[in-house]
Amino acid sequence: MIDFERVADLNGSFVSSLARDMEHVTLQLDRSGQVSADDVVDALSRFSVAAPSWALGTGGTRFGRFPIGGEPRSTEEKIDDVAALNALTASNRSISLHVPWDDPTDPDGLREYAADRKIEFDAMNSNTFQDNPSTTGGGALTFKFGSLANSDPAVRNAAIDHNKYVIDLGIRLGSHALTVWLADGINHPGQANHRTQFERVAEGLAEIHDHLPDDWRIYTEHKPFEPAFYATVNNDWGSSLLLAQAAGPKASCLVDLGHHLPNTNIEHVVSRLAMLDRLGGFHFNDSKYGDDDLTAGSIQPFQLFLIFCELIQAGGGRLPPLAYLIDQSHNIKDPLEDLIQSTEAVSIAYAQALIVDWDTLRESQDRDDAALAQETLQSAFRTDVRPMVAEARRRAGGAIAPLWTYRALAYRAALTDDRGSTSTATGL
Ligand code: PSV
Ligand code: MN
Repeated sequence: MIDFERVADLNGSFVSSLARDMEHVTLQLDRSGQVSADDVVDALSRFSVAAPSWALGTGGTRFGRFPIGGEPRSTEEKIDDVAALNALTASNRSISLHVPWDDPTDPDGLREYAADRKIEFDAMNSNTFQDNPSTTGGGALTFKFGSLANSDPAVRNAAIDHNKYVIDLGIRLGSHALTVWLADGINHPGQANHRTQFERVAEGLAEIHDHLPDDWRIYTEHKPFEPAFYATVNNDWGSSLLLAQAAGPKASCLVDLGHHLPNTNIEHVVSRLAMLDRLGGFHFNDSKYGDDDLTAGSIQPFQLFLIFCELIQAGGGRLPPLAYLIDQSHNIKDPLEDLIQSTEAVSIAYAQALIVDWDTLRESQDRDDAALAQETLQSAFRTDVRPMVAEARRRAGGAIAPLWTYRALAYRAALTDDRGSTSTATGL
């Protein structure tokens, strides 16, 4: 566990410089006459982005995996890591489980364990992209040729049953949503019929949807390719929207930032889905080429900012209550360091969007003044909002400089002593 007193001690060396930086940004925002620095800090204090249980160990590629020490050996230890992360960032108050990578035998006990550490359960994720004895009848069935779209009705039923199982588990954990990402698709032209596959998935999702309690949501997550390399059933936001509409009123679309063909205008996608009230949430990460799972905001920070601008407009000046999650694979970094950096990047983009001069932007749009519109957005994007992000953390008892504090606390070394150097976390 990370000791709050130690964090406060380590904050000591940053307190006076942060106060000066806050003074500067407060004056800057006062001059613009829009939102105050205090209001931004307040909004940031309420913001939380969920950590993925499947990415607390070292990720890998199909060419290899280079584990670091102290990887969590159980769901409890993953919760410990998220609690440690949250002690530093004060912005990761929940964990998202991926079943059966995490398949707790005592969900009530696990809920209590998490609550003791002030961690809640965010959206549940079902895994029907691998054969797991618990989901494929002890090996009698296989998801090799798909799950909800499979040609064999028994396999389709097993996939539906697994999703229902994940919902039931989530209810006991206190979660309120299920995210369905499917690997279903076609590797070779002619292998299966596009329309038949789509209809089977739509039918399966509707049945899963009808198993949801009233206060639950289901999210359809699209991805253009991989593991199916010719045609994926839920390949883009249009298909995702059609599937959500077919599933029912509690269904909406989840946008994973890495799941778009190169140069897709993701903020545009976000705007369309929000307009139709079918935007469910996000898997934050960044990408240069495909589903790279890189640190959020590390490649295209301006895009991340524009996405938050869409969200704030959709929420009438506030961030809408969607599912905000990180979904990354940390191949060479310490996963906790990468999560600290991603959380910071997401908070920065949110803060930048909060300080946009929306009146000037709207007026310049009405006058077709493209130069002023661009100037207005870039002025927010180029403002150094980091002091407000750090101040929000400080006020919540987190670290002013989380990465530095994490290293100063030697948390990874302590984990390695405790859990050993060869432990392997389930997940990516
Ligand atoms: C698929 O690439 C994905 O983005 C989905 O969200 C999965 O649940 C996650 O990665 C982990 O494999
Ligand atoms: Mn994802």
